[in-house]
Amino acid sequence: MLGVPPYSDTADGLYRAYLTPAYCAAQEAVAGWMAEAGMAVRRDPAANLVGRYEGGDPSAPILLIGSHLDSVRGAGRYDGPLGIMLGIEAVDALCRAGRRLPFAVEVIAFGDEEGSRFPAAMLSSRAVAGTLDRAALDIADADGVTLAAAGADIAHYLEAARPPGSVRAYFEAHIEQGPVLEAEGLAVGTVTGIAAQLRYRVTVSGTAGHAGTTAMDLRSDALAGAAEMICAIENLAQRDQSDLVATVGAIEVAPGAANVVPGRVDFSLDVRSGKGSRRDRVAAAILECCEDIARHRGLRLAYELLHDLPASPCDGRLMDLLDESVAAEGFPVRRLVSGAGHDAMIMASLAPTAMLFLRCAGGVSHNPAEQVDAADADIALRVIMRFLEKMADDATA
Ligand code: HGY
Ligand code: MN
Ligand code: MN
Repeated sequence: MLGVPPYSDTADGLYRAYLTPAYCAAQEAVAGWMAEAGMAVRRDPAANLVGRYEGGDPSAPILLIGSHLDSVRGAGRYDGPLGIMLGIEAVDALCRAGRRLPFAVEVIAFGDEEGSRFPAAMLSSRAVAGTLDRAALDIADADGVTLAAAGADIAHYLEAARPPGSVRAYFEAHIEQGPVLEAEGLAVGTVTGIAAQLRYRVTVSGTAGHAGTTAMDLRSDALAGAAEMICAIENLAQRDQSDLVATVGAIEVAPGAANVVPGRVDFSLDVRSGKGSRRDRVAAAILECCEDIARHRGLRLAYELLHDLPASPCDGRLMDLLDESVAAEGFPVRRLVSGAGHDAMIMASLAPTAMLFLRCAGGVSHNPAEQVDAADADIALRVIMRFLEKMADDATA
């Protein structure tokens, strides 16, 4: 139900950006479901929604279960909300059974994971992990709306930070966003870690001119240069023949008219690999190649690093508990790495992390065709319930 207005900012395809009306409407709906599941609900200073289900010892470090409510443009319905809903369902099952774990469980719906509105990503989980600088909040979206004007409480934002030691573990269930589980006929898998990411904004500057009167040999066409760079980026990533992936996913052309030679292009560059050193080596080669192309074409190149997320391994003990939970439900154990980024990679600096992947139809994600079977979600919920009990056993052992 969260896939359409008022929970989407666009009527033709899902887009729910941090702090927009659709985001606030979705928060309200999820808050209602959290309350129905027996949780005390609040909005934290970073505009994350948090539901708390009390445990036997209110002062014991909590288990945090989360994922994100924001989406990319043209999103599917499962990337983010699935993990939140499974957390709520798990608490609902505990509550209906009258079961209290030795520690409180909090379900958190993070606000800005995708970075699809502001030039930053995972702002709200970085606030919770306590790894965010005040300066990172001085940002504005493409329409010039600052984070503060969008409704974020900048003065108190960093107070969303959880004290070290207050979170015993962070758990996130997520659609796999890849083809591995489906190819192997498996409903769920245990994530071993998340690939390292680099994200840049690249700016190519040339000279705008009249499309009818600027001779071909007198042009400094920023878009033609950017096009050559984008093909070179694809080529360099392909040639690495590894898990390395590089993507140009957004591009803006100025002035952006059919009868004007493009004077400026801004494009995004996203580079990932399970190995940080490989990611850095290829990113450096890409930027050098872009410099060469710019030089040959008489263009200027500038780039800004928007984020640098190291590879993030999941916790060994928690992976074992998840594997045991999958096996106890009668399913084969499968471990796999995540190429996609998740709030878990930020939360890893605060607490041990665990992630459970659910089978993704056709491996398709960041696309309206994204699909998870209800039967797989049921299996995931059963696995999560076992996992919670194993964590409870661990806590009392
Ligand atoms: O970009 C990512 O990997 C994620 O979907 N946020
Ligand atoms: Mn996601
Ligand atoms: Mn995503």
